[in-house]
Formats: sequence, structure tokens, C-alpha cells
Amino acid sequence: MQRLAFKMKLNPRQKEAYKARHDALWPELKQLLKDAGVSEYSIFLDEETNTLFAFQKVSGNGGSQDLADNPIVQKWWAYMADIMETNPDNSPVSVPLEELFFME
Ligand code: RM4
Repeated sequence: MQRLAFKMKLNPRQKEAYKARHDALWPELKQLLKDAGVSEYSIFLDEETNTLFAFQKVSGNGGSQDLADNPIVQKWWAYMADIMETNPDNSPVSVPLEELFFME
């Protein structure tokens, strides 16, 4: 099991919309993430910079941001694109973060 973290960018004044959409996460996306080996997936917001900090455990070769070929993920990214910084394919701009400390 590997721990992954990455940051993304939320558009200004979109905290409520972002949280509401995630509170209603599509069941098919949740199942897809679990089937891909993603667990303990949380996303935090730094309101000062609108930076989203994502953490997840992964049991496979990649994490949530490595599922770009999946149509459900593509549909979700298109759905979220209006409130996030995205790449031309609607994927959220995601910057991997290096773990410097871990305590059991
Ligand atoms: C995020 C972003 C991620 C996705 C989660 C569920 O806003 O779209 O790629 O894995 O939602």
C-alpha cells in the first residue's frame, strides 16, 4: 500500500460548490476508485491560495489521477472543469507532492 498526495487548484469562491459536488460523489465513480485500489481518499482546501491538497492510499500502480482513460473519470472531470484549473482534456492540473514525514 502506497501513500500518494497531490495538489490541484480551485477557482475562487467555489468552495461550497466543490464540497456539494463531492458530497454527492457519483456512486459509479466511487466504485471505480475503490476497484482501482484507491482508499482513504481525502481532499483539503487552503482557502488562502485556493489550493486543494489531496491524499490517498493506493494498492495498485497508480492513483485517482492515473485513470484518464476511463469514461466515468472523463465525464467527472468535464463536470468539474467549470470550477477548477484544468488541462485541455479537462483533467485537473495535478502536481504530485513528495512525502517528507510519516508516522504510523
Ligand atoms: C477531484 C478531482 C479528482 C477526482 C476527485 C473525486 O475534484 O476531479 O481527479 O478523483 O475529485
